[in-house]
Amino acid sequence: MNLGKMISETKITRVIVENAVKDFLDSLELDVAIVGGGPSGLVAARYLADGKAKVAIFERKLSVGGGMWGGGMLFPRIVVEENAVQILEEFGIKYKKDGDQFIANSIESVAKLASMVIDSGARIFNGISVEDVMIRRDKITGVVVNWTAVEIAGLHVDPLAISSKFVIDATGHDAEICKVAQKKVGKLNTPSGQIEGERSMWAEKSERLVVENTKEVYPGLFVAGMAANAVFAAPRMGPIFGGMLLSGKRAAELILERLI
Ligand code: 48H
Repeated sequence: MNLGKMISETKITRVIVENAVKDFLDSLELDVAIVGGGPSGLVAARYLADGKAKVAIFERKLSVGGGMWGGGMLFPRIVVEENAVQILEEFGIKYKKDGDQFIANSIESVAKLASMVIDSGARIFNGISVEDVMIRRDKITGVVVNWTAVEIAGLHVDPLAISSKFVIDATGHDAEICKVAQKKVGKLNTPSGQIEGERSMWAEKSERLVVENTKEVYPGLFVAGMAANAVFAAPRMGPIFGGMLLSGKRAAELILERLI
């Protein structure tokens, strides 16, 4: 019997840890750290990686996809406006026209977004929460991370740090990274200097504004997706996702211009 070919639990352990740690170590210095793997973060990651940026997503949960899985009230469909259909096509997501709406399956949408992100070379680290930012000379220079399991258990375990030229807050309704940044730096680049808070549902206005609100809110910190509307007092939009996709693409374009 060739013992070397037998399945060995310790060999399994070694290859898993060595390979995963290699990826983590190779991501200590990034061009862009994206916080949150919802639709806006996923789209931003793919276009940044396509533009040759070194990029990673840090996602608190086990799964990426954020609020997209559940479609509208758990009916697994999302609506997208015509101006975002091209992004569906670029990710290979099937859609159909129903009246003047474009509609896609929410589960297929998440699966294909994630698959294309991985193929683009962007890394996804799941089960990791960003709890703080690094700041040097009035610029955000990275993120401070810890295992989500540590966060949930409420253990006092010190975090680790990832440096990045840019950070994207794609954390959704809570705009968590903008909140932590504002606490540390005092004022963000918003009309009041504060996080203005999300307004009630108004899909048409919200879909337009989320793209306009995708911008740098402090040197080195961009905001995208629902977080952008939460920061700039714009309404929510319900299960229409074109704005999320367009916002992610816009964040990538704005940052790529700066990385040149
Ligand atoms: C690591 C974190 C942290 C953290 C949060 O909510 P999301 O899907 O975000 P968007 O902006 O890409 O998409 C918003 C959309 O899903 C939505 O909610 C819409 C359209 N709502 C309209 C309406 O009217 O309600 O994803 C954010 C992701 C999630 O996966 C979080 O787990 C993750 O970010 N996250 N990851 N560190 N500190 N905070």
